[in-house]
Amino acid sequence: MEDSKFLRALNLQPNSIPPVWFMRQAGRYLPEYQKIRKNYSNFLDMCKQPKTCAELAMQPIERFDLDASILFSDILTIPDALNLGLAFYEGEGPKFSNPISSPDDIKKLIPFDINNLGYVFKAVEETKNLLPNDIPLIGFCGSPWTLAAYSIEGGGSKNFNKTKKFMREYPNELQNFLEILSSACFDYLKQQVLSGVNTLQIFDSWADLLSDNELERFSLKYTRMLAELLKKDPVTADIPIILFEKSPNKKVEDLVFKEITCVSLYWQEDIERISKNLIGLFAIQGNLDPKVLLRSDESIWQETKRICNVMKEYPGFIFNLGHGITPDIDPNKVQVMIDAIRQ
Ligand code: 1CP
Repeated sequence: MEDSKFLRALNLQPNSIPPVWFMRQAGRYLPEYQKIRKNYSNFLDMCKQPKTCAELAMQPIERFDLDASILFSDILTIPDALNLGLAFYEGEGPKFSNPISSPDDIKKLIPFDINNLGYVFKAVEETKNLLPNDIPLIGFCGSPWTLAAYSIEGGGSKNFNKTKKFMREYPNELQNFLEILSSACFDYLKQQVLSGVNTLQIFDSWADLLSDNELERFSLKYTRMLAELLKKDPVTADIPIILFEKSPNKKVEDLVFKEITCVSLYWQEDIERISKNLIGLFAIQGNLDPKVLLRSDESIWQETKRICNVMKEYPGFIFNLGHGITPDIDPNKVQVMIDAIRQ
């Protein structure tokens, strides 16, 4: 692992060529993924097959020779383990058959038990068996807030109106739920580390639903609680933590905190300004707009080079997309981006 460019960057050490991996690197844009995916009608059933997860995590590593691998799973495994009844059917997003519709549903929740997620920890072990020694494995979870939003809404949504209504009517009960989720996330990430992951990423994908005050009260408070628990436990204390906040109503410089190692920038964030303010303090991951990968090779090359040039002198830069890659992107375009980074 000493030769990992990715871990060097997380330690704020310089790299002549930045390490690269990207969010949702294993997924629907890859024909080799589609080939396996079509054997399962419910995506979650595929996530419950550890050997298949390991094979899927390896696909982008083999195709693009990336510098880090991410566990193949989903953030919604925790609400599933709380018996909210998750399924992902063809062409639809996630759906919960028992969402959190009232404060009573929070009171009636079964205690979180990591033994219900044994398939995830087996997937970590299987993936570690396949990965080359110098390629770290990233484990992850959703932020407590993002998991609460899906659990209350009952699935994906454009504006999460049910969740916002719940937040206004029952703020204290929501906070109880966020505490349950923070503790579940901690147990879950700790067990991922015990199973072999080298780094952790927390996805606060729905931070943009919240105003500045709400972000502090319902999201950051619990993400910090989770990070503090991780830093206090001897098993996880030395594991780097990457935080992804999707377009928060707050400057990134004002939301980072000392327990995290790296901030993963959404594509709308100004990497040049932020890098000037965070240099020497945090590693930065980001942040090419995934939609750039739908443009000409020349345009991909230019935008990729622009980011690399801005970050050339930044110790602790990891090239990534500014959000997950989408299914409409041609893998050959990803190769253009990688060639631009490495040339
Ligand atoms: O039908 C399919 O093939 C399922 C597509 C898919 C995949 C490949 C889903 C459903 N999840 C995943 C894997 C996944 N999800 C990974 C591991 C793979 C990798 O990165 O290589 C990771 C890290 C996630 C994380 C995840 N899931 C996030 C956070 C990142 C982000 O994009 O903001 C979120 C919000 C989810 C929820 C989710 N899972 C799947 C979908 C389609 C969604 C989004 C639903 C929505 O629209 O709200």
